[in-house]
Amino acid sequence: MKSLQKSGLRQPLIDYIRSGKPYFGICIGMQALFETSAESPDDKGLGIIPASIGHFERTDQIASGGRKSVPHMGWGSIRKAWQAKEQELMLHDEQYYFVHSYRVSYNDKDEALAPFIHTLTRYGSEQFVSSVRRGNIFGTQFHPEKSGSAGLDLLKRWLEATPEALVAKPSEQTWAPEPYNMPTAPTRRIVACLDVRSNDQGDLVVTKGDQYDVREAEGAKDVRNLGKPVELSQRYYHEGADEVAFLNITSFRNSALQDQPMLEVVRSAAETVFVPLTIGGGIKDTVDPDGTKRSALEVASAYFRAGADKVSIGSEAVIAVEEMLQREAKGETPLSGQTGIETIAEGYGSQAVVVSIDPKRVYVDTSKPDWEASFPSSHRACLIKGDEAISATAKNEQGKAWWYQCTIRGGREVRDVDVVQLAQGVERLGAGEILLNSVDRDGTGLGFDLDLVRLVKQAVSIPVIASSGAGKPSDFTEVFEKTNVEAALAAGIFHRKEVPLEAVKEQLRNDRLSVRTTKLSIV
Ligand code: 1PR
Repeated sequence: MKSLQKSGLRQPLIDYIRSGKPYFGICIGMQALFETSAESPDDKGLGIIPASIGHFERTDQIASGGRKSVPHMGWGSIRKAWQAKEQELMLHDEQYYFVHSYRVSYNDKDEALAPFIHTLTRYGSEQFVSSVRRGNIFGTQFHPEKSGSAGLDLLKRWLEATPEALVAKPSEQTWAPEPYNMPTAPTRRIVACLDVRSNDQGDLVVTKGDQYDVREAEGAKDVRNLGKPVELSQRYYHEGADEVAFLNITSFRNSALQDQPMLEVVRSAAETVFVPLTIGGGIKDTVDPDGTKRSALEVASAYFRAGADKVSIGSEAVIAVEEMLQREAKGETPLSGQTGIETIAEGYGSQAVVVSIDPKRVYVDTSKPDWEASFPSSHRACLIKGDEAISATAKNEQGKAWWYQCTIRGGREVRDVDVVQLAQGVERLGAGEILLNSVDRDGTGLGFDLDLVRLVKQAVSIPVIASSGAGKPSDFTEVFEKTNVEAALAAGIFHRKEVPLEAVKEQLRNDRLSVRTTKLSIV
């Protein structure tokens, strides 16, 4: 709204909508129709719909017992608010991709808002407006362009509808009855991850390491080549991946920002892959070969313009949290407002900033009786005792104890900050999601490190993606049931076709965990 106001477009847009011509707003395009928003209280909305936008409550629980994470991120169901014929034109009973922290809360006393409500969705104990429709106005809180075939169908219906249908005045309609069993949380997301780097011949390939070592053990020790990034992302989209992540695991240091090979990968993938795309690796302040300085925000902007939905920050997040803790220890203001996490979250919203963490287990010497008393208090929140561990390998961990130390530069350099300090620190800086890897479990197929995942999940109130170690479909059930994470990621088992994505979803469905139902895409 600030930007529309500045460029003199606010009033023309209001005039356009008031003239009765079709309007379709997506996410903030829907929120702009309202009067004000807690996201930016000093900026007026378009004021077409007489209601205001607030922030999701963080305090309530979802049905599975976990704390409700904000942003609300994932595939949610909708229910129609009204029973009326023409209302059926736009939305079908499918799951759509949501990603937002602010919402239009539904309140059955609000008679001015009710005629605009097209559908409602539930998150925890809150019901919010997931789409609006009245006359020429249509708006969705979710992203049809990222909702696979369900979203593409919706866009197609809108584009092919007759002008009369698009501006239809509501006829007789009755409020739809409250449904039973409306899901209280989005479905569990399955993320396919592609680690991308250039091989020794200079080709961009998808690779996969064992504990971050991506070279073959034998022969010339080439970089493992598991396929081409764009082709593989298309395959995973068609197989039902709920998201695709590309991690640029070595920075292409000699390219100017605009010539980054990963930008082309994202651009091509975004043309045919209609689920959220995350891009990580090298999202930081950089300098082009000609000396031009590029801020992390500029680098991220280039990826967003190319089609990325989220950027993932690794090494720089560790540095940012270390510096924040140092400032705090000196009694200074902890947040500088200058870090990549802060500037990107300010510009694009928290939901667009993922932090990728690469922790390693550090075992503690438990042979002395007073080992616990001498364990550093700064890392106490991160200490796991083997006797209480829940990981599949826990039986071998009796009597042991360990904590999780963060690393940078792809696991090459360990830092003093622990995984709890890092997770809580990046949440304070404004990150909207955590991608939690494990250097120890990566590529092992031993299952997720459940102790690590549970530790981090309990430490933050933003969504967490569990990563590293998936070996079989039941590993996904286990990580969802025992840690309550929102999403789980795998790489090796999908690349090597050992476990098809659909087998993972089938297993989750059989284990009564909700997953997105996919059908073949229409494009
Ligand atoms: O530090 O901001 O430039 O980001 C670099 C990014 O590259 C980070 O997200 C970091 O995790 C990633 N990265 C760096 N080196 C490697 C490597 O493998 N040598 N890959 C690397 C991280 C971990 C996951 C992997 C899961 C699942 N790979 O991405 O996909 O462990 O694997 P599995 O299912 O096969 O077990 P920056």
